[in-house]
Amino acid sequence: MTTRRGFLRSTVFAAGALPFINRLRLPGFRSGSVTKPLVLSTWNFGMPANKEAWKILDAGGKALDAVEAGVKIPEGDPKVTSVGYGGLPDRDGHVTLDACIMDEDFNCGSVAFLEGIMHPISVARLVMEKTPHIMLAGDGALQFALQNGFKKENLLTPEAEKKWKEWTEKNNYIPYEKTNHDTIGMIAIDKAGNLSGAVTTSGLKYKYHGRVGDSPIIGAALYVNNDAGAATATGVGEEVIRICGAHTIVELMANGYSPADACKAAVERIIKIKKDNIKDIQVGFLALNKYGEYGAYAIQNDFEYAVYSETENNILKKSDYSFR
Ligand code: SD4
Repeated sequence: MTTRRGFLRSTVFAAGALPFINRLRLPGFRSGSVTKPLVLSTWNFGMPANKEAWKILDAGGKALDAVEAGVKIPEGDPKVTSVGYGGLPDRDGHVTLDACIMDEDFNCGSVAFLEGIMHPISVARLVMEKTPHIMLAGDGALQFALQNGFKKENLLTPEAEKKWKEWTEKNNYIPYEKTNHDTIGMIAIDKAGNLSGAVTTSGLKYKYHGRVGDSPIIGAALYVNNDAGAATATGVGEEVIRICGAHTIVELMANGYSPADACKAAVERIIKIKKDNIKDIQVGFLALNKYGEYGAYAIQNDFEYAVYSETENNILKKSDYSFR
């Protein structure tokens, strides 16, 4: 009987399509060992976040614990103006937070439009672990957090408030401004070979009050299928939601795409949809497969991501030859 894999193999060879193999890494062709543990995260604040996650991964801990601990670093850093404390507010001056988390067993939790909580990722994890639901939003999410011991805090720093006040004088909402993004999305594989991911953000600055982006939406900014891989997103959330970005990438990896090619294919879908309007939009995707292979792709060249494993602790830019 011809198995699907066998059929694909013979078809690929029969077509003489060797270059194709580079793009479609069929599971049966892989000979290398799994690279693990390993953690990846978006942007340069991914460096300190990865370092924190690495402590857990290196000690043999779970990827789920690592990604939660990792993304808490920018959440608590007032100098990071796009995540958690110190995040730039919406047009009405509210810092509103979106976050989600997903483990190797399709368990997931998220919070959207949450105010006043320093670590929304930990609330998202509690939604996953302590409720029959996946997503809590707004006041309900806040109430749930307070009932579970979280403290309400003012997350609007004087610096962020000053920038917002300056903005109100111009009142020119530019959603696709190139500096208008920087969510942390983190994905990791642990020593046991399990994948998990976490995403957290204060979202696009000066957005409409009540606007929710891609970051708390499972399948948009984050998806994990332990049999295939994990993917995460950063950038203009509306464009990521429109193509179910992270889920699309994981499905492509399940069908043999390398992580970088899967990210590129997702970016190409956005480019095709937005056509001439693409020049001011940034979306970056990051993916990791079950073998510990990773890659990324973005619309604009300013995207960068951080990788940490036993052998590397780097920032990779789109201009790097290897934008793996
Ligand atoms: C959002 N994706 O709310 C987020 C924005 C962001 O890097 O900062 N991405 O749409």
